[in-house]
Amino acid sequence: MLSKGNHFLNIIALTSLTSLGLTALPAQAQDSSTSPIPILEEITTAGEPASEPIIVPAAGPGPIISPVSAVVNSGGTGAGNIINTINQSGLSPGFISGVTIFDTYLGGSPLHNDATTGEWFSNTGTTSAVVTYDFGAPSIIDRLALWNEDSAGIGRLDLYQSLDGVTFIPLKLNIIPTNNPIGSPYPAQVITFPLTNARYVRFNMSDCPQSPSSVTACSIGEVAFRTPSGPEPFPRTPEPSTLVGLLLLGGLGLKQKAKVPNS
Ligand SMILES: [Ca+2]
Ligand SMILES: [Ca+2]
Repeated sequence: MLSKGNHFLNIIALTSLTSLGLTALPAQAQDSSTSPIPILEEITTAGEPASEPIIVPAAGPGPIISPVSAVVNSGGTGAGNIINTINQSGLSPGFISGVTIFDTYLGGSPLHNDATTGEWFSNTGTTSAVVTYDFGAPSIIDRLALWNEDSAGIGRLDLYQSLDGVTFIPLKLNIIPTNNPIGSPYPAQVITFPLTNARYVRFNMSDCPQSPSSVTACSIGEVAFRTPSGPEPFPRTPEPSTLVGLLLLGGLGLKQKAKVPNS
């Protein structure tokens, strides 16, 4: 948490965050026991409440969110629509994206049925595939729930993330998803990664299928993510130079209002 009386610590903490493109706080990101209710903080000047606060979403367990669209970059189009992996088809019970608390929902071990109507498979004969998920806007995420399809699945998964859909950087590599038994409803595997502000998450799938298999392909039942803050849209990150400048002014005892950017 920010100390209203220590502006230099505030500057250091927020500079680190904004350099990562984040608005949440690292200390909170490490604490999964914090309240699921977003905590809004006021960044103040000279220890006094700001009349127009910068909204800082609290880290910690928050809602589950589904990407709003998906593209098969390679290995497809395959069998079944890729939308089947983000529309809750085959899931029981379902959830409300942006509302249902991720940890509570996953704690109930929701299952995905083994009917192919709710799944996606890469082209028959392929052992790798690439799929890119899009949240529609930059989103702060720190968990993936993966329902790894039972009859083929993903042998190895490398996750990449991007804000612009052009430049992708590693998010988490060398994941070996759970091999779910063929022919039975299957649970989600929760995969953790560093708190990230991303619009796109790319699945690089390889070593498909898992053994034993009933088809040579990569396949997915469903994916969803955890966001540590409230429902979209998230407050956007202020420009680092602007924010640091405001805080420096505050440290000098000058009155200055901090604003939430509109973009
Ligand atoms: Ca599904
Ligand atoms: Ca399997």
